[in-house]
Parts: sequence; C-alpha cells; structure tokens
Amino acid sequence: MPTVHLLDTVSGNIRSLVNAIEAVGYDVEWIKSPSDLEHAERVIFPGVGHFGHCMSTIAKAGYVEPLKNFIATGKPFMGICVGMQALFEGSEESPEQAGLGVVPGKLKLFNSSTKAVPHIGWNSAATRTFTDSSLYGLAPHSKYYYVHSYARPIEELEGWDVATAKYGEEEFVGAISKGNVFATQFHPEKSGKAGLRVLKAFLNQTRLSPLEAAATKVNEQEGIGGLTRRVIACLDVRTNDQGDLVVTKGDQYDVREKEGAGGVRNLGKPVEMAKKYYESGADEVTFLNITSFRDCPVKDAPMLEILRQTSKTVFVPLTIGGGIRDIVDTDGTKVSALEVATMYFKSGADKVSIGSDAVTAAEEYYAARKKLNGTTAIEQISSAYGNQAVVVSVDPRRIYVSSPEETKRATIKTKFPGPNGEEYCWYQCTIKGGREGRDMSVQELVQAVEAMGCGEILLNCIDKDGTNSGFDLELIQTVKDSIKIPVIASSGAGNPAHFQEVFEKTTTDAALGAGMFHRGEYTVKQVKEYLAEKGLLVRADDL
Ligand code: 1PR
Repeated sequence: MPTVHLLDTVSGNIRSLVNAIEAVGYDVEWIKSPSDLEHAERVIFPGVGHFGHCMSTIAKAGYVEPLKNFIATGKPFMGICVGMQALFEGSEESPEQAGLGVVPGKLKLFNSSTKAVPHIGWNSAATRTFTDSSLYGLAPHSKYYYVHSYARPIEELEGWDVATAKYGEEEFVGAISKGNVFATQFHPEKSGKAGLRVLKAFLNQTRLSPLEAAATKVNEQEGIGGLTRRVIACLDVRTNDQGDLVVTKGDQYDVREKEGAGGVRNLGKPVEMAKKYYESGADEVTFLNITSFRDCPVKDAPMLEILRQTSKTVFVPLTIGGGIRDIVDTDGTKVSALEVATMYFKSGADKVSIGSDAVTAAEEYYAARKKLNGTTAIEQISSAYGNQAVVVSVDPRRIYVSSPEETKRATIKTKFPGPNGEEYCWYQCTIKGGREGRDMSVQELVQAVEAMGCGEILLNCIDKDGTNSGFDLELIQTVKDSIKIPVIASSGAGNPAHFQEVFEKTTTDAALGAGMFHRGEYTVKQVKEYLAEKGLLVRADDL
C-alpha cells in the first residue's frame, strides 16, 4: 500500500486518523525527526488542542523550516484542525506565537455572547471560490465534524480555494486549498463517509474536472446550512453477573431486571451496537463505563479494547466516561487522571467524560473561594488536550420544596409539581451513579467545571432516565442559561418527537438517546428523518 507520513507532535486521538487512512487504502509512517520529511511523499499534519502549544512544540523540535521546505517541493500536504491553523500567520489564542505563515491572516475567537463556544458538531464546508478545482470533492450539502474555538474569518484569501461554514452570525474557513496544500478545520477522520471521501480524494490526488467542481459550488441563493442538530447514541457498559461486558440500561439508574433473578439487563455487545448506531447515522457515540472494573490493571481496562475495536469502523466522535480520575493501580502504582485519559485517547476516544470526580473538584473550588488550583482532572486534561476533549457528565436529581426560602440553593418554579404539590424544585448533584447526593446545585457544578476548562456538559437527569417520557426541558434550559459551553441533553427520550421538542423548546446543542435505540423501538435514522421532516437541520451520512 502507498504510504502517508504523519506528524504527531500534538497529542490527541491520532488512532482514528490512522484507522481512517488505512480504511481508504494507505499505510501510515510516523515522522520521528525533521529529516524524515526529506523522504516523505505525502504528509498529513493533524492537531488538536492549543495553537500555541502546537506551534511551540514543532518549533522546539526543529520542524518549522523542514515543513516549509516540504510544502515548497509541491508534494501533497494536508493540515487538519490545529494542523490547518498552524498554516496561518498566527492566532488570538497565543498572540505571541507565530504560525507557519503559509496562508495569510490570523485566527479569531468565536463570539460567545451569541452562541456556545467551542463550536462542536457537524457543519458545512461549502466551496465558495475556485482557482484550480482542488477542493477534493467537498460537497455543499455534506456535513463535517468540527470542534474548535478559534477560526479564520473568510476575508482576504486571494489565490486560495476556500470552503466555508457558518456558525451563528460568523462565517469562517472550513477548508482551504492551493496547489499541493490542502487543509481542513474539520476532522475528516471523524466525519463519517463524507470525511473518508475527502481524505481519499486528497491522498489519491483526485482533482475535480471543471464540470464536477461547478456542481459542488455553493448556490448563493440557497446559502449554507450551518450547524446541524446532533443526535447522539449512548451505551452504558458494565460486566453482568456472568462476567461478560454488556450494554445495559437503567430505569432511573437501576439496571437490574425487575422480574426473575434480577440480573443486570443485557441489551447487546458494545462494539457491535456502536457500529450499528454509526451506520444508522449517529452523530457521535458515547460509552459510559458505569462500573469501574476495579480489579483489573488500568492498562488492561476492557473499555480500552472496546475503543480500539470501535474506532476501526466508527468514523464519528467517540466519548468515554466512567472512572476518569486519579487512581491507584492493582500493583499499588498511582495513575493520574491525565494518564488514564491519555490511554483512552490513544485507544480511539476523542473526548473523556468525568462524573463523580468533577463534583468533588467543584466542591473544592467553592471551598477555595473559586480559586483554581491547576491539579484537578479537568484542568490537567483540558490543558493537555484542549477543553473540547473534556466533557462533564452530570447526574442531577430533582429536590422539591414548597418555597424558594426552604433551601439556600437556586430553585425554579416548575410546571410539574412534586408529590405534595410543591411548586418549586432545585437540582441536586449526585456522585457514584446517583447513589450519593451532594449539597450542590447543578448550576453551581456546571459553572465551576466551565471555569476549570470543561468543554461540554452531558446533562443526564435521574428522574427522567429510562422513563421514555421526554427530556427534562426545565433542567436543560436552566443549565443552558448558566454557562457558555455546549450542552448535550440526556435522559427520557422515548420517541423522535421528544428530540424535536428538546431542540425547539430549549437551546440545547445536542440530544442523546439510549434505551429507545437499544430496545429497537426507533432507529437513529428514524429520529433524524423525523427531525428533517419537521424542518430541523440534521446530517445525512450518505451525502
Ligand atoms: O462517576 O466519573 O465514574 O462516571 C460514571 C458515569 O456513569 C457517569 O457519566 C454516570 O452518568 C454514569 N452512570 C453511573 N451509573 C449509572 C447507572 O445508570 N446506574 N448511567 C450511569 C448513567 C444515564 C445516561 C443514559 C441517559 C439516557 N446513565 O447514560 O444513557 O439517561 O437514557 P434514556 O434515553 O434511556 O432515558 P464516574
């Protein structure tokens, strides 16, 4: 097989890119020193995380001139995400750090007063300009997976072919190309079939004919659609009483069968089910390890193998939660949360999700009068991998009160009174899968973790989990109003109309379902078709 050279100076989920490159028929070789670039035939420079960290790492390792020299040879060069950003002159993210300066202009932070930042999800890369038909078949109606906070506005890019995306009121560079250089702000390796197609076209250097190129150009009247509504499938995974790793699903977090011997509900095998959801159009797949497999060495954790297997066939973002915290290994060695997260990223995860440990960290944050100490799992993982890689999974429960004066926590007036007619409630944070309630409201928790560098909230709701009665809209809007980072609504989805409802009645950024998919009541595809019929923008994977 022909070879692609990969420059891996920035840590992150490189495994998915390797899997995607192999899936389109190429072998990967690693660039281990700047001199390796002299013999490379085609180079991909991927990157996640922080612009300044990425640039200073490649500068220190002596890659700046060799990279520019490689680009000057005219051989195919592709930058992905921060690997694209590095091609510009600089970024507001690290004003003191120069970029490679191959493309003019600087990256700017998205305006978070009008929308959630980071920009996470599926958006367009619609071609606007052509000089040499070289945008490798990016299709205006296809959607690609983005995750970033800084972007290059589209002005003044003369001489470059540009494909753009729109986030709220801002239009920015989604992909750019000139001669042998091609770069995407989105992750082709996480963009389903549409992403694999682009990667393949680049590696094969398949240029479009002028006629084909014209067909891919955005119709100015139609415009470009912007960010889609994300539909996520979630798999709660644990060992059952026979010791097998199974996908399970609770009712209000109780995963045991109500009848018979009361065993753990077994709804299927994790890797197979993830593949099925990917093929049905899931925009992301989340695994929650709901028991911690405490007796096994960390490096053998079964979830690592599940991720390795899944990332070979599932080319959308993968999140893994459960047990992301500082731990003591079976041989007594201390393993930091950052090291645990690193193992997951290396095995194919794009994001880690932190539950109980985030609540403890938030308690310490308030006890220290909102002073960050730099040592929490959230801070350490987000500073190494970027805040887009850190999700906090919240497990709140409703606590009803007759009046706001009854508690010092912030209450809401609810449309759904409590068992004794109480008209107010607050949402209490819990740990250990809902087994232990803490004296902290969900608003306090999400604000604390946002300050620590969490990039997204996975918002469960114990009262709604497994009920098929729809999402807790009051909870979701309360959380959305408290923070700027994106929120994934979870718990209670029972049919496609529930997804429509949560997208129309709240400002949630994504919605997640579990039981209704596992029990085969509806497919992800049916949910997305329903949303599309109702006029909501969704991604179709076959475009
Ligand atoms: O505390 O960092 O080890 O993380 C543990 C993780 O496991 C947390 O994310 C926590 O939410 C999750 N978890 C722990 N126990 C359970 C349980 O069910 N007994 N599952 C559990 C949480 C909720 C969602 C579910 C949605 C949608 N499950 O994952 O998928 O509620 O369900 P539905 O659509 O069927 O209503 P740590």
